[in-house]
Amino acid sequence: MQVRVLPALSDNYMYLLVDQNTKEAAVVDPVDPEAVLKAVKEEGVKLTTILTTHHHWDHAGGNKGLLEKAVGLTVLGGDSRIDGVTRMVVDGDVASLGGLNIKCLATPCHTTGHICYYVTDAQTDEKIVFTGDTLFLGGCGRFFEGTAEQMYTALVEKLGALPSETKVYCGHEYSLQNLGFGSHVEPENQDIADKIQWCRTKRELTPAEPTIPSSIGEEKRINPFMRVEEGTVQAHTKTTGGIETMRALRAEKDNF
Ligand code: GBP
Ligand code: ZN
Repeated sequence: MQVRVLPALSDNYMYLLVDQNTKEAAVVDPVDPEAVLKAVKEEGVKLTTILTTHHHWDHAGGNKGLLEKAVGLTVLGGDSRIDGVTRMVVDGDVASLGGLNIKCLATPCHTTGHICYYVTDAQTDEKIVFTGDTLFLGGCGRFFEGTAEQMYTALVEKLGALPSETKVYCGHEYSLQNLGFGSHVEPENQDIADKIQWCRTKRELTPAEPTIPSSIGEEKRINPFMRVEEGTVQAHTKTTGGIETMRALRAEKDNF
């Protein structure tokens, strides 16, 4: 499988996912249809599918426009507020793109209908996950429509259970802001300090390069929201237990 990162708006990411064997393609959160169609043309692929992570306009706002220009698309989404959905999905639902397997992981909290898409290629053993505004590099989405319990389930129990080599493709370029908060939470965490330096070199290039993807294994080392069971993180928030620590961390990050 192949993933092309398509920057959009000020800090959003859309992704073009391609099965190289069949040349079939899916696009994740196509807020800018023109940019998607340009990439589809350049890659010489056949766009068949839209994967929508959640209903916020900066993710789902391009579905209608893309459907007008590319007829016959299958549009997956987990929320009735998402424009153009042709297949409503729930946790555990499975779809395919050529030989690629796509598993829907419901991760309610940022929004109630948020879905992450876990994609595996049995031929190459590659594994990736599109995490929208649930899991960012070094951070997580605001709890607009959910609770600390739900984000704990999403990050620790669901996404945290994926193989550590799974590559993580998230919805926004927030890496340096998130890692800045992470190093405030864990000043002694050398993995966070190293990742800040690596992200800076990427973002200082002209043009700036995405810091995406990370991996599930890396997130467990650098993301305080995936580290809520760690003593260092609980010492910072002065809480015990993963869920109380999740609640305290999110409250602190909201005003950081
Ligand atoms: C930053 O730049 O790092 N703190 C952000 C500022 C996702 S976009 C912007 C922000 O709050 N972004 C949202 C978020 O969850 N950030 C994680 C964080 O702050 O730690 N959005 O565009 C946001 O979801 C939106 C759209 C929100 C429609 C509500 C509606 Br309704
Ligand atoms: Zn959002």
